[in-house]
Amino acid sequence: MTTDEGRRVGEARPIGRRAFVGVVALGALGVAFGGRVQSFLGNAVGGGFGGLLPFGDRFRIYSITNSYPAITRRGYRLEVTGLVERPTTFTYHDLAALPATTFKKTFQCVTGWRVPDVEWRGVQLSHLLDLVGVQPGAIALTFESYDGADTESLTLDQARLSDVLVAYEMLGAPVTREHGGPVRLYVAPMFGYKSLKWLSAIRVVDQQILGFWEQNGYPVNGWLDGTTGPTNPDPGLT
Ligand SMILES: Nc1nc2c(c(=O)[nH]1)N[C@H]1C(S)=C(S)[C@@H](COP(=O)(O)O)O[C@H]1N2
Ligand SMILES: [Mo]
Repeated sequence: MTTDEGRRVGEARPIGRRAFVGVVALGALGVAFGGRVQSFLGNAVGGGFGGLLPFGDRFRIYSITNSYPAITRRGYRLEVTGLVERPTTFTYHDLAALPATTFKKTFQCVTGWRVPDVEWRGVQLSHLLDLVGVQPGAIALTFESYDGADTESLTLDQARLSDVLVAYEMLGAPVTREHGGPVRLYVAPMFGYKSLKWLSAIRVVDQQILGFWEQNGYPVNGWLDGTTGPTNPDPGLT
């Protein structure tokens, strides 16, 4: 698997032929692997093959809009709405004042590159959900980005896992603009595309709505082991 989202998508203009070609290429990826996409990814990437790929242990910066939203900490807002008892808008300060969770984990993109021992810090998504109060009938979440383009989804059960963070630190420092700062999602047990950058809104909903990458052929459940659940439910939370 040599697809490089940086080339196919990151360099695409928002509207135009290159953007269209990028999306078609991603779609073809899903079709090509068909029903075996999850096990293929599990074996090839989760099983260590990723280490043989010539990418090195470094992040590639992705943006499907070919730009990085500029959001200050002071101007940042996270809206949590939908099927909740108390719709809430969190400022950066609000998030930073909540109990923090820190852990290290290997970051893996489905295209093969990975970065070991990345330190993350933020608020557990489950904590935010408890604060706003999830209503009966809710089964999933949708996530929106300040880029106005990327979207993601998780089931409520997935969102409540202890290693799913609304993150404001990454690599031991504030999340940079390029990496989705001031606040991004980090879904530790899943491939990188689930970790939506420049997080602007979370909506609690009664059906799972496919996100951008899933609409373009990536597995809806992006578990790193390519199967049905986390390989390691305890990532060493601190
Ligand atoms: N808003 C937004 N979030 C995103 C993406 C993107 O293009 N836009 N790319 C995803 C993918 S495919 C990966 S692998 C990771 C990469 O994170 P990085 O850009 O910080 O390296 O971000 C994910 N989150
Ligand atoms: Mo990715």
